[in-house]
Amino acid sequence: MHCTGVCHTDLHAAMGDWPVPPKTPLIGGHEGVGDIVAIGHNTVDSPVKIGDRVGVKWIAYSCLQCEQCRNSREQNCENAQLSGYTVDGTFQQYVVSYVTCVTPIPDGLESASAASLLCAGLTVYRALKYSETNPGDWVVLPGAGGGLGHLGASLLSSVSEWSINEPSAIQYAKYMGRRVIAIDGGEEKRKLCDELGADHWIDFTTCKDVTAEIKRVTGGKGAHAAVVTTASSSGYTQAIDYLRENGRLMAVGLPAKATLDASIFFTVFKSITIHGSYVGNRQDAIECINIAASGAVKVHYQLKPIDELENVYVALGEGKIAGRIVLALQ
Ligand code: 8ID
Ligand code: ZN
Repeated sequence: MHCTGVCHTDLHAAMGDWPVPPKTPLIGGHEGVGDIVAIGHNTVDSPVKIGDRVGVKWIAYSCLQCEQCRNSREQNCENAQLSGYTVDGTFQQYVVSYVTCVTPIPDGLESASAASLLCAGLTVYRALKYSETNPGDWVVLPGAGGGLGHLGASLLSSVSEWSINEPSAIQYAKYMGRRVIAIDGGEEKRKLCDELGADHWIDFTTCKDVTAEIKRVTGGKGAHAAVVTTASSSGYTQAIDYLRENGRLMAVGLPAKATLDASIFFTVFKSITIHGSYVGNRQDAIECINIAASGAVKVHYQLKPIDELENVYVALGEGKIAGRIVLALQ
């Protein structure tokens, strides 16, 4: 392994936050990039070979045979294995994974940038892809300064003109040019969101009325979609109020032991869609990586040694990390 990103999911796993428990003992991590050094003797038809640089993502394995896989929803595969949750993950120098599920990394993309695309990038890319928004629409990103959120802001604000010569690029092009309302806390995250091209910034730690502010910015009508990537439930609470009619709430952040407290009346009356968005399939991963390799997405990361992991967990828990921390493994 060259390096691995640290996702807030790894902290949830370490804390035992979720109703579906991880295996124990557990080596966490699911945003790893490395070179293939060995392939099992009995492996047939491997799509990758020794020496290839590949990524290990959250979905370590999907069977491609079950009903969900046949419908391309590998995330919900009934035989899925999850890196750093049901199988050991990427916080180690050598990791065992599955030849059919690793993600090839294009030459032009450095490993430390590719790392956080394997979960954070892939997840927000898929959530935006299914947000049913059009160019010019308003998208609210609570958690915009974090690992997932900052890549969402970067994807949406991208205005670079790059050649469109493959389907994935065309799909991504549809998502360019949304107007972004970034919500997070503190000066460092404000600066990052500003650099990434967010149209408007709201600091949830100081803003007295987030809904009123979003309504004001959107000409009284509310936003078309919200992609909520906060690790606390507070990022969800006002979404039904600040979305306009037919708005979409893309639920991504996975706070511990939280319920979605939404007005049923306004969910129905405003024809709101609540969409649970869970990572993505191998095609989403490839699309997201290719888009980044084209230069259209900026990954903001800080490289640290692996023995910093515990300090990184503390900082993540306190909401103090802008963008992503990537740990060097060599
Ligand atoms: O497939 C999925 N759905 C998926 C994939 C990967 C990660 C879901 N996740 C989940 C993680 O498990 C975690 O619960 O998404 C959440 C965010 O992961 P992350 O981006 O890795 O976490 P982060 O870097 O800590 O970013 C969270 C941001 O939310 C802000 C924090 O300041 C931080 O920048 N935030 C919080 I906490 N409360 C907020 C609020 N009320 C808020 N921002 C705005 N409003
Ligand atoms: Zn993750």
